[in-house]
Amino acid sequence: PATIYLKDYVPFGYLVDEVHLTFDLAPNATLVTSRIAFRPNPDTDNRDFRLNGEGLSLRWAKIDGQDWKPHVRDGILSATPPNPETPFVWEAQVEINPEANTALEGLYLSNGMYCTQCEAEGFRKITYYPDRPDVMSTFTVRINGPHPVLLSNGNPGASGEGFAEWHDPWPKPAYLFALVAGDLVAHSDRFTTVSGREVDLNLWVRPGDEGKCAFGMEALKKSMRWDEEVYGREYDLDAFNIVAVDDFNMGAMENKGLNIFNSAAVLASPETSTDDNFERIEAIIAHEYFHNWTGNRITCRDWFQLCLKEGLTVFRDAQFTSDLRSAPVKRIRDVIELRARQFPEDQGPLSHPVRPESFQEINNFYTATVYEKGAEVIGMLKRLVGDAAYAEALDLYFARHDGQACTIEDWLKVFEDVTGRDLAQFKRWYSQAGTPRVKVEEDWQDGTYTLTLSQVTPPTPGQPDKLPQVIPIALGLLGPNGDEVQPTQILEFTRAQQSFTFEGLAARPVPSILREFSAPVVLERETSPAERAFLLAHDTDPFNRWEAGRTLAEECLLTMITEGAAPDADYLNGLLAVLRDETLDPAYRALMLGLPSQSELAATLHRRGVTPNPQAIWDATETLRQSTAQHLHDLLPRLRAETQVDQPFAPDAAQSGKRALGGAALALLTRLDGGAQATDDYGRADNMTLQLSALSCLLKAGKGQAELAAFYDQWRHDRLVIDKWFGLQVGLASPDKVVETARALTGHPDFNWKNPNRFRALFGPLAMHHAGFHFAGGAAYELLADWLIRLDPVNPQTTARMCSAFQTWRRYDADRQALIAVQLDRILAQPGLSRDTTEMLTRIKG
Ligand code: BAL
Ligand code: ZN
Repeated sequence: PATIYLKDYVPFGYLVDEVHLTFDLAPNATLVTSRIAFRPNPDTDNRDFRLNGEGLSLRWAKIDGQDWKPHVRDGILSATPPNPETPFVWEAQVEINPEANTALEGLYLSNGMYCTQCEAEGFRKITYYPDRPDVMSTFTVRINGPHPVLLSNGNPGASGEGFAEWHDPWPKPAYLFALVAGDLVAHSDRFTTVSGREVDLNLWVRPGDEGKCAFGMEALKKSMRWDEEVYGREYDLDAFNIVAVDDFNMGAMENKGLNIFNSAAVLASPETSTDDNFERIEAIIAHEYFHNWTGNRITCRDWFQLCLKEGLTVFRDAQFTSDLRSAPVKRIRDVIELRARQFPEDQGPLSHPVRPESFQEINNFYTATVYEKGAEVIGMLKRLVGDAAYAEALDLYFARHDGQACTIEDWLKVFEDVTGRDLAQFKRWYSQAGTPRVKVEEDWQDGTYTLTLSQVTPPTPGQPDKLPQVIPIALGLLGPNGDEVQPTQILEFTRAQQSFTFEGLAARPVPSILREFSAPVVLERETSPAERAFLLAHDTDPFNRWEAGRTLAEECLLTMITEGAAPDADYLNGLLAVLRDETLDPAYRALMLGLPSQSELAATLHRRGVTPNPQAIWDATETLRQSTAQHLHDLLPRLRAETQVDQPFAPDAAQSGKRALGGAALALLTRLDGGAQATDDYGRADNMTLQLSALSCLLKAGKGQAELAAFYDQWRHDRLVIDKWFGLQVGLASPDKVVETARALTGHPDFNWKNPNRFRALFGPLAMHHAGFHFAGGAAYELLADWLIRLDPVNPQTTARMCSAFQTWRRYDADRQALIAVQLDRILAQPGLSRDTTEMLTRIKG
């Protein structure tokens, strides 16, 4: 496959003023008639008229009303307009087959409903068009079809029996186009914007799902108000529609005025959704809504700039969640995610800059690096310039670039203009891949404390040598009694090695470094368990207090793994003290009870030159869990009593925090009582969080088969709950049983593998089960490879994403590497393997 480079960007030769589309819907022969007004682009002399199109059957084409026979090859239609220096109208009719579209890009059918997904390059499967984000136009759409609901972008126009028209007055790239047609029902509401615009809000779902809409609608209204209040961004159409669809490759899509959501990312009810589901749904609704300004009104010049909209929008949705819920809890959860998903990517063969410089298939770059590290980069920028300058820069960004397709250079320039800073070095965060490692050394002499930091970013594919980055280090100093002697300040760490001194201190301080996780780096600091325990007890920064406990747990586990040591008393006692402290938020205490993931432990061992043994990591984790249960034995009943919720169910921060801590306590208790309490809890559970928590405890203990069967019977009609049922069994199996459990489930009549949610529900937990996936013999590798081979011709995008299960393969021993290599080669040898999967596996192999 061809490689596309950022450096090769050239503007399109024409501007598009208007797009008119007519759809005559039919499952296997939909007609798309287009009328597009082009005029020469004054920014370029290049007048090549090349339109993208894939899988289209061209019926006819015209230029300025004259029949035209264009040349079509390899997905490109070329023609030479008779007068390229003057405006002209292109018209064409194509036939497409939505029913045969299993890749879920372009126009497809899901449960009889027509639906589109055009980002990144799906519009070219709908009609011939310059399918690139820097071509922006208004769209007018007419849909002809016998469906009760016919939707597209923008404001509704005329409609009647068998047709509906829509007009989107805001120029947009084709990737934001959307169409939906089906038998849907609406949960409706209204929103009045700050300047008085009345907006019709609709959440469209399949009949039967009406009861799962209220939460998403409230989240939407909160998002709309928040964006007005915090960013001064007002909604700009008369209608905002959200549609839930069952077959969807991603979480959701921000099409202008017509967001399309994976059902799992919008439908919610207390009986069927966990607290985590609710929080995620609220964040995704906000994310897609916030794209209306950061993504839609201001879009990307080309797909290399994807982080321009995604990093910023993830950052904004995290701010929203922090404001609505708990800021420390949100930050900790985000860092856990970053370490679980972005760090392995950044430190392995798939490592790429936040703004990549080349790709073969852009769908492979909707990554944790572009999204989550992209958001971290915005957070660092805000820390460096301060809140006021950040707000000013954003105002300037919206004022200067509204209606444009922009680059990272445009983004950084508004910050430079507002602050007068030179951001040339900061820009390396966008161009240099890899996670910087920061080493810390300390000196204490005559009342002066010196902190010496050094930074190294290891080589990554295509980038052997790295330059120092601008790393904002949030630092506080604590005195011996735990008082803060130096409140948080931001150290600007810009050189390979740099010292910072603090004078006039009465006693040697204990540093609290990288507060709030102020930069996405690996901090390497050798210090005693006693000092970590001190920070766990006293740090005034909630993130670093949690981090102290986390590092204590990690060092304890690593010593258990490498030296066969017993669990560390500093960790167990420190944990006990924190959990006893009822002034601390239950959600925060629940996070304190978490352990580093087994994959994370493997990464740390690998970084330290030790080949990780997945079974040994599993054993150590189990042993520490058991010791924790015993150590907290007396406290567990108290924690459970304290976390009882007496009010009616609400998926808010207060209640969900209690349920999280109660659930964590139940997991420990189950290790002591053999599942008696969990069995009782399961019988009484009246919401999905409690039901799933009790069932998980039982399955983890090797019990709960009766409850598992009852769970299936209770929920067999609910596809989203059955996804959980699949995932639970694989994720909670013991390492030696994971493959046989997963294999058996692939034969279950409900294993509808062409549905991406169902496929991921089974194979996601298989890949995430560290000891099970890497269990000796490599059966899990083979099983996953079998199914990737099967899925690839049907849905390349989902297949390619799942390939990342193999990205960490070079960490492991020679036997495991050899077993994985066989599977990678086997997949790569499949005739007709998709461009998506070929690119992923080629990169993974290195
Ligand atoms: N733009 C793809 C889905 C999302 O990031 O919102
Ligand atoms: Zn997004």
